[in-house]
Amino acid sequence: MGHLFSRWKSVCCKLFAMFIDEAKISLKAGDGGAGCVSFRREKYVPRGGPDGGNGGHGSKIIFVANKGESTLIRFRYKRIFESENGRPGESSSKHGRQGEDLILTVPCGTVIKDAESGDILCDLTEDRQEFTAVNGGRGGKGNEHFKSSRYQAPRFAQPGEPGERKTVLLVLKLLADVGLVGLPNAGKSTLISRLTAAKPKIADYPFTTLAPKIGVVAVEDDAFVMADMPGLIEGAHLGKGLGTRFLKHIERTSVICHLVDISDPDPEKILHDFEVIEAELKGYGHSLSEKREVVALTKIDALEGGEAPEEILRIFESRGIQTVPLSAVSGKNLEKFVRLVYELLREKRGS
Ligand SMILES: Nc1nc2c(ncn2[C@@H]2O[C@H](COP(=O)(O)OP(=O)(O)OP(=O)(O)O)[C@@H](O)[C@H]2O)c(=O)[nH]1
Ligand SMILES: [Mg+2]
Repeated sequence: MGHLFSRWKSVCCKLFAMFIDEAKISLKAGDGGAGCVSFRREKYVPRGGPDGGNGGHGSKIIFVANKGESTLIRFRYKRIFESENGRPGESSSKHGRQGEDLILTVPCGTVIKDAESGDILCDLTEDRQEFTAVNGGRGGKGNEHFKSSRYQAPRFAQPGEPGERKTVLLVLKLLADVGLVGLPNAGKSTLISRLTAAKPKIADYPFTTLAPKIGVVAVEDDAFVMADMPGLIEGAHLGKGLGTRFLKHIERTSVICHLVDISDPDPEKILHDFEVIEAELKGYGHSLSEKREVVALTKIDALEGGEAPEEILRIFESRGIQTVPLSAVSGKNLEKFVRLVYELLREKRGS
């Protein structure tokens, strides 16, 4: 038990070191520059008129989605971002320069939330999609602006307005068509490594995968994106294990593939394993449990004759659950599995 706990701890530490999919950052847009109070001074012009220029506007902070990025790691150490202030106005009617906008690039699939209210401000899904998170303050008017027939020599100017401040939470949700879920060691990473060019770490201990990995599965002359997830355990939706952090990635997938290891063909154990994960998907909510699902019964090469026992197939069949027995090691039924997933995706896409 103690051993498991220490493994948890080391897993969590490594997790934060490797994959940043949430970041809370403070933003402060540029202040507007102050307007200037000044009067023209020229030889032979004893009482020159007002010539104080306007202050420049403060700059904005803009998030831009960039398909070339895949983590929020750049926000790990730097958490406070400020954009440039507008320059103050000057004499001789010179207006202050506007501050330069600060562009922060984030991966596609980043949701920007107000950290205080939790409200979603923007969902950056498309490459180059933009969102202005905070606006700069307006520059103040110089005294020249206030000159009128009654006020020939205004001795005042407007100060610049302060730029907006906001604390935002960036949450990265992967954009994958299909998400692989299952208990630790179910064979998720092995399967994705067989079907795609992704090269995740594979090992016979739980929680080998600490961060989601995505790969592209080629099928006919089309393709779909598959995401390998860290293993889920009982209580994941309540914050146990690595599950919660990553269950949100599955929210956006169209199809869920639930992998159940049947190399130990004990029907009770298999059913229990299956139900643990189903309960987690249900417990998490966000309509995860209503998604289209394929159940892959894995590691059949380890069974006698390399086939799934009839008894086990019947258990799922009697519950109306679609299964594909397969082996990522021998390659059996992998094509069938891909085709089935693809069909479901096409149904979902309506094509
Ligand atoms: N015999 C057999 N072993 C498999 C098969 N697929 C995976 N394994 C083994 O099962 C173990 C776990 O495989 P992984 O692919 O790392 O499992 P995972 O579900 O990604 O595990 P986590 O990342 O910890 O959640 C490894 O030792 C694999 O070699 C299979 O089809 N047949
Ligand atoms: Mg894995």
